[in-house]
Amino acid sequence: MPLQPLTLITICCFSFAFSVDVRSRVDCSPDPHSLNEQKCKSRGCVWEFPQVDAPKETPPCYFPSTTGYVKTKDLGNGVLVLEKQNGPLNPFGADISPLKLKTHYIGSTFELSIGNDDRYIPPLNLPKEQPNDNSDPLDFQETSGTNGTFTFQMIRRSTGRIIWDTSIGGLLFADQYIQIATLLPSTNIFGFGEHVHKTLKHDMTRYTTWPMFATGFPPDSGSQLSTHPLYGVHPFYLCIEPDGKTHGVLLLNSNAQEVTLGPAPHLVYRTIGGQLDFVFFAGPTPEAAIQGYLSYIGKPFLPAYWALGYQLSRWGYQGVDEMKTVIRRNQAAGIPLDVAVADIDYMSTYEDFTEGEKWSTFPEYAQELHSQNVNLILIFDPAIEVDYDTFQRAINQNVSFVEWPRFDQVPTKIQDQYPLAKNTKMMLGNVWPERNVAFPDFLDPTNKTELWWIDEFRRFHDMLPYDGIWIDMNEPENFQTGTLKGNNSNGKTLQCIVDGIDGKFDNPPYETKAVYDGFDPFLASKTLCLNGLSIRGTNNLYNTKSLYGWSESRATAKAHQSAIKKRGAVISRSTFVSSGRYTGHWLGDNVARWEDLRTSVIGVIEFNFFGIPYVGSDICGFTGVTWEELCLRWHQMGAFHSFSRDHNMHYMPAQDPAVWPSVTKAAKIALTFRYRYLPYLYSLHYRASTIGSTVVRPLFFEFSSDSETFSIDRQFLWGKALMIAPALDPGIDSVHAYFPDDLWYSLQDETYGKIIPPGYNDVPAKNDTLTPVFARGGYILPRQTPSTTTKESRNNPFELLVTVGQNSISEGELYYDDGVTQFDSIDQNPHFSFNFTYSYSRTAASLNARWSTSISNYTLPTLDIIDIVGYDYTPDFNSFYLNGKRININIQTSSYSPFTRRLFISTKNLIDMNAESTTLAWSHKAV
Ligand code: MIG
Repeated sequence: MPLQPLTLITICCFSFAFSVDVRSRVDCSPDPHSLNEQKCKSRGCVWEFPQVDAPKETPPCYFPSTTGYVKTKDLGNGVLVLEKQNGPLNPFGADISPLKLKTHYIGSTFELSIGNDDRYIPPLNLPKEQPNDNSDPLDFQETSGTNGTFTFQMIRRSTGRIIWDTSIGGLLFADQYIQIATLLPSTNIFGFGEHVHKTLKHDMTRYTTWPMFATGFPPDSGSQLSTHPLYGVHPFYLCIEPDGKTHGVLLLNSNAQEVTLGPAPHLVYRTIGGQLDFVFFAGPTPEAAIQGYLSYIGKPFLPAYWALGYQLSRWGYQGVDEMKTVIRRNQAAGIPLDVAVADIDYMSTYEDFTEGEKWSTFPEYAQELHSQNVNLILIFDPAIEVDYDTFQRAINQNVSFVEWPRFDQVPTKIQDQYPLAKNTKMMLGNVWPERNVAFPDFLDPTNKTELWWIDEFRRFHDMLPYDGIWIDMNEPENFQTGTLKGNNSNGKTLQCIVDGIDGKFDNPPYETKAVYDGFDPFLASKTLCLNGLSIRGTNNLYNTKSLYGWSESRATAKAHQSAIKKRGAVISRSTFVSSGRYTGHWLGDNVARWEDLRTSVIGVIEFNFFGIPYVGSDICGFTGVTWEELCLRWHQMGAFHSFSRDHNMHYMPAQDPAVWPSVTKAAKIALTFRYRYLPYLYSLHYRASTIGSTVVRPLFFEFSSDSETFSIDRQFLWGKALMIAPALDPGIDSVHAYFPDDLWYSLQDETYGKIIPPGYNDVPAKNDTLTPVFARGGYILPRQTPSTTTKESRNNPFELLVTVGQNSISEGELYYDDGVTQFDSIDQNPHFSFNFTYSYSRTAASLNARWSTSISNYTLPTLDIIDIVGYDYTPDFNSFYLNGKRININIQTSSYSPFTRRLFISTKNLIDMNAESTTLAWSHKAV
């Protein structure tokens, strides 16, 4: 590391010599207005303009490492008292002193908080369970930094690896500016959201600041680097340590916040409210780190089985007839299709819980869809126009809405137009409805708001029987927000106060890069004013805005339950830590562009880290006019995302797969594969819901000792056993894909069962064949013969794909239930849980299917097909025994080829899946 020359400087009243590596600076002028030497020095900071070869965005003004607090007391029980004594002052407010630092273990999960008793903490009610694996814990170690400042380290006990080290200095804690910095053990950093990340692994060669604040800003994959915060907030990262062990860290806070990743490698965390609540997850594998994280924040909901089917959506249907036409043509083309989605078009003037004129036959159409085994998902926005019956009922029920702190702040000119809102402090805004709207306060602790919301869904469901709920605009987004400077307004209908003491929340001393990157002129741009009250008047959006979508999701999951009375799915645009308990997510308003296809691979992986595995992108692209090749490739890839939905912006030409014959063909192939493997995908979701695992995961999750995998972000895995290497570029017919050291079998028709050698390989990725998909040796994947709806597929025979591994045993599991019954506890829900084991010797092979649990109330189809790849023996088809009894294998439909090494056993009603344990055994001999 190139060290800067030793510098002698004077800070305030004392002088000392020090040197700070140009690669490990903690920015002292994160606010752009202070970028000059004089201002820098007046903050007690160091001004040292970076040389040309310094890392990109090296801050010229930085905090000396003496910046911080001093430990003055140890109160025992993991509580330390920190006081501000000397060193540079907080540039954005008076540092609060004393502070308490508290530490606490939950198994190997380690909580560390810095704050005091009256700081705001997001009301999330996390389960905070300990991880399954507590074998490799982390230790907290006090250290003493420069000039006696208090610093600490987090250390992995087993290896002595320091994973956090705050000796870099920089702890500051004012009411509206809190900062901490730490060195990191490696440059293998993943996560933080929600943003567009062009690479999965963060670029740690430069300084990059990622703000986190829920906004309606669409993802911009077109630029080199877009750090703008998007819809959700997930201050969580994973770090692979140099020896491959992995930990995760949650920086839990719901204020506007940001993290700067720097080349030391280090990170600087800043938030403008709340306190520091850090949680360390010890791993030691990536999957174990996520498992620890999800045990702490809560595990994801299990979507209905049908919600894993393909979904067709668009914004801009002219009426129910157009929707019918589009759905019908895709069914006629044989596209597997489970869900029809209606966007805001179905509403009357965009008001929730209403039906537009051209949609009067929607209820009958919903019935018709149901008779075709197709489900209906509808969109709902949170904001309610303040002049119709839904709002009237809210008023009658004393529902809480976001409101102004004081009556004198209410723009009465607007308020007075509405008899129902007149004389209230409601903060009115403008979104899709023609007239003003109010925003329900879903954090209302009295439940009145939630009960009203649930009731509205129930009433509407009685009219129009929908099966799933899509919630949008819940950052919350508002179209017309400006600022009120003195008496000067900028013509917007909602004007936030930015002057004086009342402007404290809408014009904070430090606004974060969410504002400074130049797209949004102030924090409340496109949203409600941050002084708006929430939690029934007891708190404000400054603290809780990023929880708006989270709280709406929680209420909506309950509404779903109570209105529909079956499982389904809720999809939300805005999410926060632990949203996955209630909702899935789509990646928002992407653009029909190759870059957006590529970044959606990364986005979906990241949301799996965040505990929201039911996630996908708008297939073919939302904004912009898509085209045949892109739409085709997007379907080939999107068929492998749990939430698999084609969605399109209004006024854009149709882009459903029936539009182009080539897309029809490719989508059919990809989706038919998906439908065949749905029992496997559903079982992965079950694992995620019960154990807290990922469904889609990057290669390094399974191969963390192979550093080549760290930067692979154009491929992904389904669980442990399936790898997808989609085509993501124009004009190609092969993909250059990486195969970690293991056995990988092609599942593409032309090369089915062929082993792909480890390392990089060019694999065919044609327009009219299956996406490159590979199965890993040593596993058993449950399948079911596919139909074009999941309902019909579920009546078809089961199948197993067995991949022979490096030893003689292959294993797999299947979770299966009726797919729709609601449950309080997943384990009490009637279901089957199977374990499959295949093993072989030189003379014989056997396959065992056994329940671990079965409390089911219905009958499963039989298992008719066992498809074994990597099979090196000549089977004797006359030697099959089922539970010790000779049986006949249908040799017409079964086959073995020594060239493809594939044994295909196919016999009608071969194995009764309702039996507790079944063993199929047969003889074979060396080829
Ligand atoms: O201001 O409901 O991201 O999926 O089609 C746009 C209309 C509102 C944004 C969503 C998009 C949806 C659209 N909505």
